[in-house]
Amino acid sequence: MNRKVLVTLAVLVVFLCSMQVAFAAEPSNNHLPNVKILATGGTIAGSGATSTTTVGYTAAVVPVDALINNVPELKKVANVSGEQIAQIASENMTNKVWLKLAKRINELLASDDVDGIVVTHGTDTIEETAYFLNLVVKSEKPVVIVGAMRPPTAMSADGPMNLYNAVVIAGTKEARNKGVLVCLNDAINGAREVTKTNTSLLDTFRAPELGYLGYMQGGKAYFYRESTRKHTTQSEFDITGLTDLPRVDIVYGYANNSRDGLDAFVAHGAKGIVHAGVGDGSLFTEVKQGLIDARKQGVLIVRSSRVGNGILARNGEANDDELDFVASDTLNPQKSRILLMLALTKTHDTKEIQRMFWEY
Ligand code: DAS
Repeated sequence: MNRKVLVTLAVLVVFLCSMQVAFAAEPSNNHLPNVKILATGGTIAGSGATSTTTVGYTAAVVPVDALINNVPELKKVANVSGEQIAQIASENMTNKVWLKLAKRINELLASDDVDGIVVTHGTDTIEETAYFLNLVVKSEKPVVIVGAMRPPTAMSADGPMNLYNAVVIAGTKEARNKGVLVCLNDAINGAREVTKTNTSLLDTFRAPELGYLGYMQGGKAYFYRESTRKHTTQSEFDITGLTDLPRVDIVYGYANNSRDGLDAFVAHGAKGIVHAGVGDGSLFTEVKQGLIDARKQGVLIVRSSRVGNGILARNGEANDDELDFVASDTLNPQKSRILLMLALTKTHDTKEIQRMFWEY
């Protein structure tokens, strides 16, 4: 290779190295908290055809660095950096992404260089991911999950302010040891009780009867409540060695029901079934027999309710002692499923699993 080419290559290498230095991450400010943003996709990273497109847009297209650059105010409240864990609409959330996300969170929070985590996420399953992380994150540091109901391309998009609020909370000492938090529309919810209550409104995330944990106002977090149930560092669940989670399916209760769906889940290898019963978890007679037969095959059965609020009474609408079923307490079906999946990584003992539903 002749001398001229070698010199050109050397100049190019020097130039690229100097650019690398120039574009190096913003110098961190020692007075600000270090917050890592882990992106998974969703509407907050979506794109619509026009500024009035709030349905029928494409979710999960904007990369994490663009989300951060779109909110320059972030660097006034924290030293932020991002990682792309996944780029999916959250209706497609999987155990694989959950385990990758949880393991990365635990790895980052074990470092003194990270003060808090923000997870950007689709709103459709945000409550499930939040509760899963609430049970497996091994740190008291804040973990805040955030989404948006409008894509960034829409007029009055909610994502940028939601992201700003989440980063503020992730750097707030008072947010420590409150379990995983979900913050959209200035409302701070706890992972155990938060649920999506409206298909499209900006204030869709609520804990309908047990209420918010606090609010964001003027860029500051205000807390008024905290959960009485075990979470994060108090949790007995450990996903370190896991590469998947036991299969648990949900059977929905309704008039004129049948056991066909339940039988299909069992035939496909479900290790647990959550029954989303009518009322206080009542069972259609044919479905009840299907659950009894499934229990005899070693499938764990949890009775929950499609109603969404209130205590599912053990031995109320069914004799759980006699049938060897578990009562879900106040967990809705989709969260009961998550607790049962994790419980089955530890035990198949019904009494132990019932204890877990009364403690988490
Ligand atoms: N499909 C929705 C999801 O990704 C879009 C959203 O609301 O974030 O959950």
